[in-house]
Amino acid sequence: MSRTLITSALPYINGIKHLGTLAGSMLPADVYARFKRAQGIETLYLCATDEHGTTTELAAAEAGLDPATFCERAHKVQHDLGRRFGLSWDHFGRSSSPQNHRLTQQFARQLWEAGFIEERVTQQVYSNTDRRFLPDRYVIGTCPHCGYEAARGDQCENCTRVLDPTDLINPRSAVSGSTDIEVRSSKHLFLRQSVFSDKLRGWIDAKKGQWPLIVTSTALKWLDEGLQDRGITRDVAWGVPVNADAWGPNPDGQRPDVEGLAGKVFYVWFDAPIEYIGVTWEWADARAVAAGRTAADDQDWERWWRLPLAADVTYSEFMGKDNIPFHTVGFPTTLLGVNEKTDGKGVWSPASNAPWKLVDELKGFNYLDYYGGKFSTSQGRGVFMDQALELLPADYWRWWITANSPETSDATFTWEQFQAQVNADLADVLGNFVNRICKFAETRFDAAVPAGGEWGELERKLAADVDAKLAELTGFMEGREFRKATTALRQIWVLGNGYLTEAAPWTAFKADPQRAGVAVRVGLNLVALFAALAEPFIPFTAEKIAGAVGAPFPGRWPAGGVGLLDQLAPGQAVRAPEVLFRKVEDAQVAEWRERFGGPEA
Ligand code: B3M
Ligand code: ZN
Repeated sequence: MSRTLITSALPYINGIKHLGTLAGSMLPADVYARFKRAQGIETLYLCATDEHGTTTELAAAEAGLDPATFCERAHKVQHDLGRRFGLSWDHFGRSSSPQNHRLTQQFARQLWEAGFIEERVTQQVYSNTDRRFLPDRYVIGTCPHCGYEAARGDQCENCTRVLDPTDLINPRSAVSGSTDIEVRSSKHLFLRQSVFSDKLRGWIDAKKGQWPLIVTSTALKWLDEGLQDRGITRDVAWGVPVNADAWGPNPDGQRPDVEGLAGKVFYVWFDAPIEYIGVTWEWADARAVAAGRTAADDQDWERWWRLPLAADVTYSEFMGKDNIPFHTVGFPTTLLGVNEKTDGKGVWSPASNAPWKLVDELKGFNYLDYYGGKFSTSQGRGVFMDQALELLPADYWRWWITANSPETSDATFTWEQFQAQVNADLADVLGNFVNRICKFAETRFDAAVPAGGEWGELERKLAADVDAKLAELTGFMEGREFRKATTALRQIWVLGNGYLTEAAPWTAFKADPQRAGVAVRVGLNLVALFAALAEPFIPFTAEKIAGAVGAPFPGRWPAGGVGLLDQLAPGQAVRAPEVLFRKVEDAQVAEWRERFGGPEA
């Protein structure tokens, strides 16, 4: 039996995430993880805060804290919010963990020793006012590609192109706003990505048709533009130290210039993906400690990552489109560089160590925005995770976001559409069904699943229809097409409602109680089925639904076929849950539009 490893892009530590971030990474990864577990597959879903980089230093400075203290606090906040959103992480780690420090330094050393890292003297932006180098987001200016005026030194948010701080037109310091900046030389390490171009292209080409188009086309666009070697160190204090004095010679027999590299740290995009492995190690260590050991054995976590131990693992990554280049080019280069060696003439051979797994399934998302514009922390525009939970329970958000997942194109959040959809799907279709049938069983059938009576034509047709839709739904889940999956699930709910309307146990009850009993039994079995199928999407409600009819929770994902609507034992107690979903009122929509910004904002 195969295993499934799932990671979602690691949220930056610098602030609470908005619904758009949730939509493109953590939530779909959670839906998938819950589905896989329900199928009985050994699943590991891991995530962590991405804690290094200039963004963190800037946010910590703004909060008046040192980066370490800032990260510790912010990690707790994000962890707590994730749990309250029902994100079923097996572990939520930290890219600043000792495990990630060790792995990052070890990978860099191996890449150096294999000849894939080079020292170069580079020109860096230096602020005379701030008396420091200004890497990455420390510089703001105009994007040379699209003209966006608030582009950051590492990447343009508008056109997603990766930038170098010296590319920016009209640069200014993000620390002080000062334009008194100059260019100075500084020694840095470069990962020779260009050596891997052909290898990466071959790998991506083989994924065409299997991965979403946006993923393969973004990766190929990068490769077509010519892969640049990438600076992987920075002149900042917060991060994984380079630690070059521990390195051996490279193939040319050179040792790194330790002095020129002293005090530097790795670039956040070098160490952050390595944290996918780091968090697996953190998870294993936490389990070992819980079991009374001091630390995990290497095998405990390497069995998810290194071949041949991990040969039965399918590894799935989830991320927004701006992260695709780093996961199709950056991180794979690191792993390939550790796994393989080259004679320099294009002939590759395996390195001596056990190879690390590359991603098998890469799911990339477009953006979810807010009334057609960006979510913005500074302008208080849009809804953030903490605010969302203040307004409504997590399942409302989970359902709407998944049903509008920006899978094939960008999607937009509006309060009006949110209200219409959650009211219709959750309150009218699902909530009503469960309450109606459970209440009726309570009052007319002694609060138990009725026994006796045979299925008729109506039940056989329902079972066939539900079975067919279930096959569709399962197919969408396997293919990680979550938006379509919610449509199929809604259609199953609608089938249930249609059945109850036709079978009408409430009218049949007087003349033919046995016939009514059959309909109620089938209706209650639908309730149990709905709980199992809804669990990946709306786990909190699914648990209440399962509890109403004594179904196991979390249940198994049904295989379909005979017995699908015959799971509950006659006589099983039934207890109607309290109202599952209250409707979102017009007055609330008006208030929230006012508070968070509407179309005019
Ligand atoms: N921290 C997420 C972002 O761009 C970034 C992902 C890292 S995944 C290794 O919002
Ligand atoms: Zn741009």
